[in-house]
Formats: sequence, structure tokens, C-alpha cells
Amino acid sequence: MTDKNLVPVVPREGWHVLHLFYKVEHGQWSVLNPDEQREAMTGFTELVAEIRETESTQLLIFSVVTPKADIAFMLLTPDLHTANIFEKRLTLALGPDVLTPVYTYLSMTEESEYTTSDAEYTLTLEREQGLVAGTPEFEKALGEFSTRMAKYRKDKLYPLLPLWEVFCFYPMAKRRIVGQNWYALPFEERKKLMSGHARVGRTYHGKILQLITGSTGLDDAEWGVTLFAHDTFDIKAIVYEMRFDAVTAEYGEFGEFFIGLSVPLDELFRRVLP
Ligand code: 76R
Repeated sequence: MTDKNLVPVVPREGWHVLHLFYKVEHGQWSVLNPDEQREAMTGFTELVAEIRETESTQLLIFSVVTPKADIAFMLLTPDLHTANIFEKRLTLALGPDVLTPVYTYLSMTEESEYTTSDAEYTLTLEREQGLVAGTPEFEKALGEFSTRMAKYRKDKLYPLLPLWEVFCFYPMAKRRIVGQNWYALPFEERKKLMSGHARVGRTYHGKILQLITGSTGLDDAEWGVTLFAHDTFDIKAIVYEMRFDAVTAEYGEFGEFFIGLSVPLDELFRRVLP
């Protein structure tokens, strides 16, 4: 095991990501008269539009299921100052003390440490497909691989999030106890274990869209896990199935889970500000 195995280089790229969960203070909201309530909802709607018009910025809004929270925001933006300004404004957008933060999470988009490099893929082409470096077949296969990886990398660092119906968020970390310490494993072993994880994940293609954002040094856990689905059954199924995969079974630590539904703003207001 060399130092290189233990200390990866962390690329300085990506966007900041805020997951913000609020409760509506119904007592405070009911003190506002109908005109003030309308004004608050208009101001909120305008702020949402302003954020969504900001360059390279995405704001997703969910109605949270269960009284753990009422409204969830997921904000992605390159600059932390922009994130900070919008986050303060969102908190106050429906009037002072109407929204109380109940859970928040700061992370950043990141690409995986375990992706296949061109050099590794070259070996696969040579050994498993019998292609010879320098031949047109080889160059074509390697070129296709590089294009695919460039897109994959872009999707991880600069994701364009979909408007799927179900949203699930929870923080995660990898276990670090004596005899079971993820970070003490050699890189090759971690990579092998992660490929099993990804294999399970890929069977949910089209049903689950996962965004893993890194939060070491930024928040309590090591990653924020955001899952989008069309159906809660798929969320339940993938999280359960992964419990049996070696990485999760031996090294997965989970934080609190939140489930939200993607609804238009007028429907959100009807649901959470009755
Ligand atoms: O990034 C990729 O899409 C390819 C490989 C991959 C990585 C590196 C991958 C694939 N994941 C990766 C990293 Mn994942 N993932 C989770 C959960 O862990 C649990 O038991 C539950 C939480 C789910 C449901 C899930 C789904 N993944 C990670 C990491 C960071 C680990 C690290 O860097 O050490 C965590 C914490 C994590 C957790 N994973 C996939 C999925 C799915 C659906 C895929 C396939 C994506 C695809 O190929 O379309």
C-alpha cells in the first residue's frame, strides 16, 4: 500500500449544493391577513423565478411527506456566496418566522474516485477484446469510451436535474472502526467493491437517478445522497437491495431520510399553506 493509494487528489471543480428543509409555522402564517398572505406567496414565487433565472443555477422544490418538514429546496449553484444569499432569502421569503429550518445539508458535486481511466480501458480492450493499440478498431473503441467518460464526468460535476415525481435525500458516510475501516483499504480493493455497488445501481437505470454529492469538511456526514424516482417502490427497493451489497453491508452509515414530492408552486401553496 503506497501513500498514493491512500490520498487521492480531489479535483477543484463542481457546484455547491444546498438541501434545505423547512417547517411552516402555521400560527405565524395565520396571523397574516389574506392580502399579506397573497403578497408573501407572490414574493416567494418571484424569488423562485429569480433564482431559476440565475446562470448555472437550479432550484428544485418539494412538498415533504410526513411532518419531519413541509417544504424542501435543493439548490445547485457554482458560487457559495450566491448559495448563501439565496438561502437567507428563501428562509425569509414567506415572511419572518413563517419558515423554520428543520434540517439542512451542504455538499458539492463531485466525480467518482473510481472511474475507469483511458489506460485501464486500453488494457480491457487489449486483454478482453483482443484489440491491438494503433489499429482503427482500437482507436474507435477508445474514442467512444473517452466521449462517454467526458459526458459522464460532466453529468456528475454539472448535473441537469430532472423533474421526477419522488425525491429522497439522506446523508451517508463510510464506516471507520477497527477491522472495518473503508479508508484503510487499498485503492484497488475499494474500487473493486464500488464496481459491485455500481452494478446493482445500473439495474435501476431509468427508474432511479442518483446524485452523490461530497460533504467532507462541509457537513456532518461524508456524502449527501439524492435519489429521484417516478415511484416510491423503486426508492425502497434500491435502498433495500444495496443493503446486501458488500459496500453498504460492511461500510454504509446512514443519516436521516426525507421523502418529497415534486409539485408546482400553486399546488405546494395549497398543500402546505392551507
Ligand atoms: O457514479 C456512478 O454513477 C457510477 C458508479 C457509482 C459510484 C462511484 C455509483 C453508482 N455510486 C457511486 C458512489 Mn451510488 N448510491 C448510493 C446509494 O449506498 C447505499 O446503500 C444507498 C445509497 C444509492 C441508492 C446509490 C445508487 N454511491 C456512491 C457513493 C460515494 C462512495 C465513495 O465515493 O466512496 C455513495 C455514498 C453512494 C450511495 N449508485 C450508482 C446508485 C445507482 C442507482 C448507481 C448507478 C448509476 C448509473 O450507472 O446510472
